[in-house]
Amino acid sequence: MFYDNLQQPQLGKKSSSAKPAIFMDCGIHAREWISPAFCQWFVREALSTYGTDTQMTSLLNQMDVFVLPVFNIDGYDYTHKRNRMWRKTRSKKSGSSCIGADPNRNFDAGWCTIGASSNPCSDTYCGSRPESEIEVQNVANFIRNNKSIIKAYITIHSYSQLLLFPYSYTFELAATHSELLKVAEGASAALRSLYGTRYTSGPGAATIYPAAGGSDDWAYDLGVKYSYTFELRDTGRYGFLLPESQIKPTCEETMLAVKYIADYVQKN
Ligand code: ING
Ligand code: ZN
Repeated sequence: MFYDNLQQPQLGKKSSSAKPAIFMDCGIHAREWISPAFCQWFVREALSTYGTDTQMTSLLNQMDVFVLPVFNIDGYDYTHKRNRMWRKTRSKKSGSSCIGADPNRNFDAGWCTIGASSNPCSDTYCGSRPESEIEVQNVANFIRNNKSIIKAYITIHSYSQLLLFPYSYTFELAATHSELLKVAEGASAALRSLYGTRYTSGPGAATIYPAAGGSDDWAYDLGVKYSYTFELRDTGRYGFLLPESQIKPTCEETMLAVKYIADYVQKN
């Protein structure tokens, strides 16, 4: 009936001491199907290029990558069986006939102060309290418990072709804004080098819209220095219904951006 999101593959060369790590999740929002596709692609690519690709080999020798391929499994399942455009979780709320909360409004980062709704029927419902959604609580616990080793947090959404970083819950700039921007611009350039796909980089509030309770803001405020939200293809022609023919090129180009960020984090 309900699925849990407690398992995630840990990629990296075995080591006797704890290695620094990157945490990446896909499928926070149910209808953004290109996102789980990318996490799967990433795992396959990591395993099949380790030992031949110098960047991947050095990354996995020195760091671990935790990949949560589907954050919101119940929602994702629902988009396959009932409603292709579902976004939220599938939790029940007593006193309301509406289902689910927006997991990317449910983190404890300026929770429900801006760009989120307290109406359980809204697509951006922030939930009854921070981490009310079990999926959010699980991921927040995992990151808190591994706080000392997690150096970067990457979360994959669609669509709009953006590379976002904190903050979304305020228009104030992050303490390390210039470094976050520099890395985002390098990653966007790497992405664009393959098929010419143009991305815009910037803080969430000013680049897409202000929205509190997002995972990247929460991870950053916890102390994860490199925290990024990708909004993959396209810019709206197909939107969430990205055609199958674009899955592979989207994954290939996104891989270059993620590897750019990982490489930077590994060296800094
Ligand atoms: N966009 C994100 C959303 O949750 C976002 C944008 C990023 C908001 C980071 C807050 C923090 O609305 C999509 N497409 O889901
Ligand atoms: Zn999303």
